[in-house]
Amino acid sequence: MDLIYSDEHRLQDGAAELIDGRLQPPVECPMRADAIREALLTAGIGTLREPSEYGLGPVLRVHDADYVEFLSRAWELWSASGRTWHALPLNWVGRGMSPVRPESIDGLLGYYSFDAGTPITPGTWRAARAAANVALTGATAILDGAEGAFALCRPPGHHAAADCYGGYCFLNNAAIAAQGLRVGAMDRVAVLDVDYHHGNGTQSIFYARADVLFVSIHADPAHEFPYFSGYARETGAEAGEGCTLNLPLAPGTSWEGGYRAALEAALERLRGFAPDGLVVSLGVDTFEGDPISRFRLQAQDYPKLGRMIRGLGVPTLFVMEGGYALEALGANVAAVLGGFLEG
Ligand code: FKS
Ligand code: ZN
Repeated sequence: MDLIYSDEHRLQDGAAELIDGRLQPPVECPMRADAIREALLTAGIGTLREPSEYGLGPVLRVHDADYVEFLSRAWELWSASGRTWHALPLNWVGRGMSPVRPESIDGLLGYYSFDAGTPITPGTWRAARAAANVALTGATAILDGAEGAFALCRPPGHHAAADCYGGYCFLNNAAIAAQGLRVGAMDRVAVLDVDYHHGNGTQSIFYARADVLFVSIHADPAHEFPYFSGYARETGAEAGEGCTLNLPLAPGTSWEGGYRAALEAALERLRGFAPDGLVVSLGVDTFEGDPISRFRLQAQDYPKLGRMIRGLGVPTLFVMEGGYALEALGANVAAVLGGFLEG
């Protein structure tokens, strides 16, 4: 299968994220993509391909124009304000305040974000655009008849909403790809998000739509980031009522201790929807050795995940999201794709 990859991911290389009350080296770092690429090539999973350039059209079908304009100019505005270091937001709108769009860059950073873990650097916009092109190239492979493809996106995307960044995400690669499949003549598209963290951005983008089903298995937001999205009671709105399914699991969940059953429930819902195409937001931060997460999936569980997804018999684009155990990250991704190919 096609493995789509761009070296431009390296342009997102933050100096620090605010985590656990301290500035620390970002876990979302360039070595992640290098580790995944190497492991996939070693495992003989597929052939490496460069992305094509799709321009901003497909990005603007998912993201608001003012947000895209902000992202494209944020570094320029930040550095014009005299700062030579990376930009992190420091304030957000609180209850009882005015949710207006401020004018200064410091205000805009807070207006368009939801966390302080996502640095904007000189290369952020180019890296984020490249990741969207990687996802769109994968969507094109699926539209051209491939049964599977892998988009090695970095920075990740599933936390980015139509007008909001955070959780290491700027442009929602999976949503841009899913919308690309819709525009490319698939009537019904599903997104299955198996990252440890809830894909709040993807959910919100498709929340009121009946043509894109969003199903997610993730750590219970009562205990885990992003805290304010991903509850089971969130089931969609308006035309999209019933087209969102959240399956939150307790921290500590293992494959047999709840994960497999949740995946079966997710697959059953997906079967009922009968999509023409599937986008999998693939995070392997569900791994027991992940440094920021608390599920207990083991290496041998990842081929089963891939095989069960293949069992749907739907053309599938895997879009890379999280996973931070650098020594096991590549092998776990290769295991999912290997299981899919065998399945
Ligand atoms: C841990 C704090 C963690 C941010 C977590 C972001 C997770 C990002 C991700 C993505 F796929 F987007 F990369 N704060 N105490 O893994 O969901
Ligand atoms: Zn995650």
